Amino acid sequence: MTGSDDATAGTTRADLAEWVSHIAKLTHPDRVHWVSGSEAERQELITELLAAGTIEQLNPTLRPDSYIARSDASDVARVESRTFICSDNRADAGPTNNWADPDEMRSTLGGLFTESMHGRTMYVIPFLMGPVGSPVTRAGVEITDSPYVVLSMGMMTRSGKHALDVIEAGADWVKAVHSVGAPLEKGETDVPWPCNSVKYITHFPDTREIWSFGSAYGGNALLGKKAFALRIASAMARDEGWLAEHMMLIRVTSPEGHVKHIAAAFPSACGKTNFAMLQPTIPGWRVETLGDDIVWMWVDDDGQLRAINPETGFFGVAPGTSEQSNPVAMRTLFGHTVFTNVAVTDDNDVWWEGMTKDKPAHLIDWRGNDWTPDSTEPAAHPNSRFTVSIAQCPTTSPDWDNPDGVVVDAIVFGGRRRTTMPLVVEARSWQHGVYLGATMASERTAAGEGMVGELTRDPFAMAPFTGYHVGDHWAHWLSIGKRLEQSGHAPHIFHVNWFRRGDDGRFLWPGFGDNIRVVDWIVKRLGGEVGAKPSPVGNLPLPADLNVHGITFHGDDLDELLTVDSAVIAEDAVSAQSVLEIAGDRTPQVLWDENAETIRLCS
Ligand code: GTP
Ligand code: SPV
Ligand code: MN
Repeated sequence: MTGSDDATAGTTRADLAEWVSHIAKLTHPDRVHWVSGSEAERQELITELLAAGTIEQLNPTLRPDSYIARSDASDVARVESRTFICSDNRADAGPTNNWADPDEMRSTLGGLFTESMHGRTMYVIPFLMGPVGSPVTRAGVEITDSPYVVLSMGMMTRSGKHALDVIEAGADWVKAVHSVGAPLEKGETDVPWPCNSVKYITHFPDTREIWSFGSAYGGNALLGKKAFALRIASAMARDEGWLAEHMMLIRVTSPEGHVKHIAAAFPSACGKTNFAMLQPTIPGWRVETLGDDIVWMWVDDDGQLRAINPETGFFGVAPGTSEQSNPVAMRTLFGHTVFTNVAVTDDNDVWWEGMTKDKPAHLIDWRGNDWTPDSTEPAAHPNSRFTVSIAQCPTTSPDWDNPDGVVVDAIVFGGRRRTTMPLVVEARSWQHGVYLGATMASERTAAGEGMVGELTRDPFAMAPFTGYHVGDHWAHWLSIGKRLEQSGHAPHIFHVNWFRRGDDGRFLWPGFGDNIRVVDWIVKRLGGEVGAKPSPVGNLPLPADLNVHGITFHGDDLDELLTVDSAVIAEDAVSAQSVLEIAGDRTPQVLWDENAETIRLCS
């Protein structure tokens, strides 16, 4: 391998060398490898992963330099029940996180990590979250015994030598330790996807540390993503006065040439990646992709809200992605992509539910078994994903790597709700917008554990990701809003719902590229070009102002999308009190006031 193969020789920075050597002593790997990020190193990782059977090469003519990984059937999504916030003070983790005593957790982890890397290589990955030079960019080092994680982190973050240079120049760095928890004894043969039935995804916000054991899947293992860029970073952001949020980020240009930036928070598998790659169905509109999952935002010297995407890649949901729904994603995935838990066709290419209208007559499913359309199980796992660099996306904005970020004009919240919430509303104020974010609800998806379809409150789409007390998160949003309002630069806040359904289960709204019609209305509202109809949940579009030219609606579907039923909203507002209640005395009073106002407006 290229790069240094010694625990301490990889860096000139003493505290980093010391920590790496400490972890090596604890976990006893066969060797230590400092990740350089070179192309030669990437090729060696791929060779190793192919030999281990973790990945298989797809048809190089159809999809060059692309691979399929099949995970262990028990390791397919984030495990919220095994995710812990180990704050010194129990109350700081709040009611929405699993808390564990930091000392007890350290002792548990000490046991689990002892000798846990036996027979494996311990990789040291220096990485940056954010473009070099941005005021919110932060560094980290992930230690892992999974070459699949190294390959993925190479796409998802700025990792290797350049990141190490920043750390060696003096940057603070977050410590992140990951082990699949599957030590190999002498002569023992490995499995393609090593993992452990015991899983711990743990965060120590006070010391900015992450320890993850037992899983190699997604956010459990790619620690720059949810663990650092949301759970640890949200705690940093609270302390330092900025925001780390589960959001996508786009630049939209209207046919008249007006440029706006929109940040949108939807829960997992609720449409961020698709929104980020939107192909407008209204002629003249343009959408550029800046980020699809995580946004870091700060108030600049002029009092404007600026945003960057700390990541460099997409770990996107495969099912539902097609030439019709998301042609930009399909083009992004042309090659140099790692697919995990999708199905494989007879010509050795990928397939998943929703990719084509007709199902192939034969596939190898995500478990590696033969599959035909008669099978009762899906061919691709519902949380199967692609990992690919943002540089491959044809709509990526030239400013995606700009350390100054972009100025956010509109913030959008949204959930997956078959009833209740209309297609779009505009909040009455920042404070009302924070209320909409705090009380937002969505039907569960396969991205986490739990009953798919069950309606849950997911404040700011951050329920699994805020690294501190949820009530303090709301207060933090209110205080950021105060600063933005003082300068007259507070973005407008909206709530959307692409997922309203009819009695027969059909979606009332065509979604995807047609979501530009909602963007069109949002931008017109920002410019004061259109009026709105007040409702208990916020300002609704006047039907004539929503451009639905060219869409054929079933019966009254459009009406239903644009009206709210006061009785239903009142009932929902009463049910939303449960989420305000769980945050107890840390719920800002103004959110109770907004709840009371919503109910009052319903009568
Ligand atoms: P995470 O990566 O888990 O955070 O998910 P995400 O929020 O990026 O969701 P994504 O865009 O990957 O969409 C998840 C699923 O919702 C996919 O199956 C999409 O096809 C589907 N979806 C996205 N946008 C729309 C839409 O506008 N309408 C409908 N009906 N489905 C959508
Ligand atoms: C999500 O679940 O919101 C994801 C996938 O974006 S993961 O990185 O696994 O968290
Ligand atoms: Mn996500």
